[in-house]
Order: sequence, then structure tokens, then C-alpha cells
Amino acid sequence: MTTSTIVSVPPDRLPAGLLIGGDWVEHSSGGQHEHIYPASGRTNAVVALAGEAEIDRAVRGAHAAQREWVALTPERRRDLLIDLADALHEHTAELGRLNVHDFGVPSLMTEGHVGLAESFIRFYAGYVDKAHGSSTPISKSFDINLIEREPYGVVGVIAPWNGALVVIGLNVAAALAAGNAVILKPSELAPFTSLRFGEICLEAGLPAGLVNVLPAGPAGGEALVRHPGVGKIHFTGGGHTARKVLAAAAANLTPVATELGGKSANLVFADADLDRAARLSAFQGPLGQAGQSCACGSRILVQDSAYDAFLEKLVGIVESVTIGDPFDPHVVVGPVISAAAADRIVGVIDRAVSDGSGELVTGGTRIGGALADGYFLQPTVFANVDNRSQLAAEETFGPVVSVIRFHDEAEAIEIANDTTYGLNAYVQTNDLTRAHSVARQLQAGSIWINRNSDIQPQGPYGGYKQSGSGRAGGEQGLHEFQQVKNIRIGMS
Ligand code: TXE
Repeated sequence: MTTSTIVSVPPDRLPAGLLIGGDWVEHSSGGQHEHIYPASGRTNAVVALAGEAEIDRAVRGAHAAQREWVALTPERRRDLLIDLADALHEHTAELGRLNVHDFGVPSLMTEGHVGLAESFIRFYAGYVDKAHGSSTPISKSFDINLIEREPYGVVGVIAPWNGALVVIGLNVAAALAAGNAVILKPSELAPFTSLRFGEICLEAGLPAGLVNVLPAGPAGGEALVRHPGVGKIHFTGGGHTARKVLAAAAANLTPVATELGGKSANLVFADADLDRAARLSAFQGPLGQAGQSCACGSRILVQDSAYDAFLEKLVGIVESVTIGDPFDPHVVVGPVISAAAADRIVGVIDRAVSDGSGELVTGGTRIGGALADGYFLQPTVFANVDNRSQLAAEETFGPVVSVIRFHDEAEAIEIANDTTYGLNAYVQTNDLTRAHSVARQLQAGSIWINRNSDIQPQGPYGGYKQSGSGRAGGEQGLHEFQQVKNIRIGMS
């Protein structure tokens, strides 16, 4: 394992207020959050948090902005979203750095996150002047029957700390294209990128109040979910919080779409290209975002006859990467989000070692030396893991993977599906018939065969089981933010 030293942090402006109706609100009723930069453990900003009063002000103003938005022609709304995508493109470097300031993701990856958000905005801009309803004949009459799709009005989008730009692309773009105004609530742990995005919406010419950005913690989040003026909630986060969101939404029976966690299986068959499978498994597993990704392939299932050779290749790659300052362009693995997360993940590792869930073959501890002030963990691989263990059952959300042995296709599918989650699954094989057969039997919303989880706007992304109900991308992603109306005109 190579570690890098902490390079100088770029002196970027870190937006730290609330953006409501086009105005910056510096003082709020939700208190403040001391934002810690996870690579140094030092405070880099004090962020205002929205409380019920600010949420209410934003929702009221958003209704006026939404009426202004849908009063524009479809072509004008389309062109404004294209202007927004162009503006994001112009600010790629700045937004990429803010993403690093937000949660310590390596700068190597962050411009790709901006590109994802831009591609989704461009994709959904194309729907604005093409999304149409339909009409259908009605039996036993000559009535005219129209099936229309209409916006909810004001929607609330709640984002996790590890994917502000992903949520902006997957959900905010679709919500705007569907004709809604948005209250975007980023995590208190990662507010900067979302706040700057809100400013860029104004700079691109979107109506003030159409996109409001209100960082908040649980209290502000709950106030948004409970607000009677919010037509729909889109929640991205963990299952534990999702239960609270769904309970709060019951107050007004507000519909909720969810994108939740995962414990995704990555099936490596003996006929696969093991070098490529090991590289994909390493980066889709403990290395990408230090394993802090919902799409993490955290259970690597390997066929018996390839097991030893694959494990050696995987460990070799994991031990070869550079860990350290996310602003260092050579760094592949940065810190985890917080001291609490680091302690939690080390706890998971120690418990797995003590209860014999698997055999620790590399990693397992915090990293000291020049990185001691940050929250850095060694990428960790357990071998011969029992799939029924806590290590294999619960989302770790850190740089830890479990390698699990299987004998044949049937056993691989049984192990892969033996989980409460169902977000992604990965299949490494050169046998196309097997790939297709296995993909159809895996209980997950997104199956990736011989490739990593590169989310693009054309393919709907979302989970089965306790990984959530929402879909982002494709026409399904647009429908998440529309409600259906049937209009029947009597002709008799
Ligand atoms: O989630 P949390 P985090 C999942 C990932 C992991 C989690 C990590 O798998 O499980 O997200 O993100 C707000 N009422 N995904 O730790 O704690 C909170 O402020 C309303 C899946 O941030 O659940 C934050 O903004 N809101 C995803 C948001 O909820 C509340 C991709 C999420 O917080 C609240 C990325 C409350 N009571 C991460 N309490 C996918 N499937 O695409 C907290 N919040």
C-alpha cells in the first residue's frame, strides 16, 4: 500500500448558507453544522441548517416559481435545461473540487460525477418538448379519452452525503423536466456542491425559487417530508432513515420514492478473464469511493476452481493503489466520511475477525503517519466468508469486501439472492448464455455483466427488496415525478 502526503487544499469558496427563492439565507432556525474535511479532520466551514421555518418559506415560494416554470413554452423550458447543462460543463473543475471538499472523494473521480449530472440534465431536457400523454378508445362509446401526465407541483429531493451530483442528475433533472419545482435537501455532511449547483441554476436563467437548496439534518429533513405543500418526496439514503421518512410521509400520505443501500453480489465464474475480473472487483469493491457507494460490490462470489488465483490477483491490486489526500490526482482511495464512520467500520472488521466470519487477508486498520489526522482506512479483504454472517449481511459502507466461494451456477445464484438488499449485481463470465440466464435469476434492479456500474441516463437505475422502490433514468425516471390524469370527453 502506498500512501500520499496531504497536499495543500485549494482555497475554494465553500458556499455555506441556504438558497431560498434565489436569496441567500445566512441565519436559520435549524442551527449550524461544523463541516469537517475528512482528509484532515479539521473544520473547513460552518454550515447553516434549515429548520421548519426555512422549509416552509422555500415550499411557499417554490409553488409560485413552479407556476412560472410551466407557463413557459416547452421549448423554452427545454432550452433553459440545456443552458443549465452547459453551465454545469463550464463549472466542471469548480464543482469537482467542491465535491472533494464535501466528502473527500478522490479528485481523480469527481469530474466524472459532474459529467454524470450534466448528461442526465441534457437527457431530460430532450423530453420536455416530447413527453406526451396518450389517448385511447373507450368501449361502448365514442367518447374521447385522454391520458395525461402532470407534475406534482413542488417535490422534495433528499440526498445522501456521498452522491450530491449523482442525485442532482438522477432526480433533480427529471423533476424539473417533468414540470416541478424542487426543494433539494443535501446532507449536512456534504452541502457545498449542491449549494453551488443552486447558484448555477440561477446563473443559467432558471426562475428564482424553482430550485431551492436547504442543507439540513434529520429535523429539517423531517419538516420537508411532513410539509403539506410538498407533492412527492424522493429519498436517497440508508434503509434506517428511509423508515423514518416513510413514517413521516404518512402524515399527509405523501408519496415517496426511495433509492437505498445495497450489499451487492459480484459473481466471478471460472471462465472469466480473471485479470479483468480482479481489477473490476477491486475498484467496484473496496477502492471506489473507499467502498462508500451504494453500488459497491461488497460480496465477491468466486467459483471454486478459480478461487485461489482470483484472490491473489484481487489482493495484489488492492495493495498496489495509492491512498491519501483526495486532492492529489494520483490518489485512488481517500478517507471515509467521518471519525464516527471510521470507528464503525473498524468495529465491523474487528467483530468479523473475532467471530470468525471470514479470514482477514489484507487491510483491517486505520492508517496513521501523515494521514493520522484524517479518517483513512486500509482497503480490507476477507476470504472464505460465511454469507449468513453479519459481515456479509449488513451494508458496511466502507473499504471492506467479503470473498465467498461457490461451486456452481445454482449455488452462486442462491448465495447472491440470500440478502435483504437488491440494488446491483455483477457477473464476470465469457459465456453469454450463462450471463443472460444468471442475470434473469438475480434479484436486483441493476445487473452489470463484465463491466462496472457506470450509471447513464438511458437505463433506469434502482433497487429490489430493501434497496428501494424508485427508478432514476430513462422514461421511468421522468414518470417518478409525474402524476397521471384521465380525461374523458362525452361525445354522445
Ligand atoms: O444516508 P442517511 P447517508 C445510501 C447508501 C447508504 C446511505 C449513505 O447505501 O446506505 O445512502 O448516505 C437525511 N427525515 N445510498 O449516510 O443517513 C440526511 O440528512 C428526512 C443509496 O447520507 O440515510 C441525508 O440528507 N431526512 C443511493 C439523507 O437523509 C433525513 C446512492 C440520507 O441520510 C432524516 C447513494 C429524517 N428523519 C447512497 N434523517 C442509491 N441507492 O442510489 C436523515 N435525513
